[in-house]
Amino acid sequence: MKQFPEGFTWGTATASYQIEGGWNAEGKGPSIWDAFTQTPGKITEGGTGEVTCDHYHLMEADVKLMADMGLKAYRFSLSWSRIMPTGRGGVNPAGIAFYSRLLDELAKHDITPWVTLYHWDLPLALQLELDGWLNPVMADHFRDYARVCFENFGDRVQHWITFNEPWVIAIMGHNNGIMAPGRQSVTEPYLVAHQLLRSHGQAVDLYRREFQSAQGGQIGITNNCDWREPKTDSPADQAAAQRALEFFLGWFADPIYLGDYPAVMRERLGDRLPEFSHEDRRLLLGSSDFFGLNHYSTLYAEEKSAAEMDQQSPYGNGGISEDQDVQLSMDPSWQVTSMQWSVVPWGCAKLLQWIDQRYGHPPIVITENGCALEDELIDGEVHDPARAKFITGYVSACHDAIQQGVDLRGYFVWTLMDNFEWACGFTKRFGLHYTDYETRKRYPKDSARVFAEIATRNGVG
Ligand code: PNW
Repeated sequence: MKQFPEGFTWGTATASYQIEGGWNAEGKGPSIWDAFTQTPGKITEGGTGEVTCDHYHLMEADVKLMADMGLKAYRFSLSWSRIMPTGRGGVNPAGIAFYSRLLDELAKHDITPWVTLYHWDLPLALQLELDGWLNPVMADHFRDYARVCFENFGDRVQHWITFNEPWVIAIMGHNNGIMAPGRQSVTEPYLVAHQLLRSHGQAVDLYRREFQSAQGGQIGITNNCDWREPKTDSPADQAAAQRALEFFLGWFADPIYLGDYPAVMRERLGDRLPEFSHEDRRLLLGSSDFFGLNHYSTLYAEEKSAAEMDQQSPYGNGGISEDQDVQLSMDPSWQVTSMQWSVVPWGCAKLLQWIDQRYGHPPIVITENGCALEDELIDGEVHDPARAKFITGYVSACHDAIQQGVDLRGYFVWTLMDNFEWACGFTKRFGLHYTDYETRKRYPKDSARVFAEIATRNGVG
């Protein structure tokens, strides 16, 4: 038995759009994910989050399930458009009431909430009227939304996360277009990332100035990063792996811990990479009380110019590959999950070490780790030895990292319940189908028309 430090947090995680359903219940406004999932061809087999796990209607029963399994910490996200239907201005009392009841229910069962303000479901009105995260004014609207959340829920929340995975919003939302709002651009990801960071800085500043001393909570951000292992020990491949990590995680964590974007990004991107104002920089530096990390997988990295690269891998490239000159690949001996993500526990330990060293030994919380695997029911029971092996492997790697001096404080498994897996859609009960990127490519890429139709139907825009 490996011992974890006293007070180590064990929990599970979910996100509003993936589990709630009730997509237009009781005054909720539409989000970009409501529009995106209604766009033909965007989601495998046409799945949507309209009902999904119906957590909006089954919340009490779900919390009971958590309590029955002895869960002590639960990470979930708030749906902005349930709380503020058009993203700014009016508040929806039923939305406030829902999350208020959830927090009370969790308290009743002694389950500590970790609350994410934004897990990708932007109010559709903000996309249509302001171009969403491309617009610098979003930092003001995000801060105003955060204020509503701190005022209404902050008395019961000690752990706030501003954003879940800004990298996914920037790259999958605005570069490869696999996720909402489905845009495909090589300039927008850097602009969007910049506004997400500024918005994070604004919300944290507000919390610290007006709420933290009275409410006594912590606030941070969650970034996702996979490990990049040099394909060979040549200096070129080592540099490629380092560069890949800086483009993946340094992009978002350097401004918060070191005061600016990584130098290698500035060199390669020139004026495609925005500059922080003096004020932005001041608000961002030191703006996370803990280092939130979602970690799933590992790939090899090797130096290769964009021109030399083999066909792009279907499991993503960790950024805009043309800007990095890094070729990613897998080892044939690695096992993969149903999403084709490699299972490499030692990559987790190496990434934790990398973060510890680069960012000066911050307290780290793994806010997601887990695997999509098919498993079958035999005599009414799930037999999932592969999943048990995955979790054991990654948790052991966490333990190794702690032994080596990393200040890891918690681990949340993704996910509490089977849910709507974004572009991958639905799945068998316990498994996930591999995303069908090829099918999706045959459909129109621009969601603007469908966005507009849905908006008209819902009276926004
Ligand atoms: C995370 N990548 O998404 C999300 O936070 C969850 O909502 C999601 O269900 C979970 O991981 C499983 O997919 C990611 O390409 C999506 O590196 C893509 C990547 C990483 C995380």
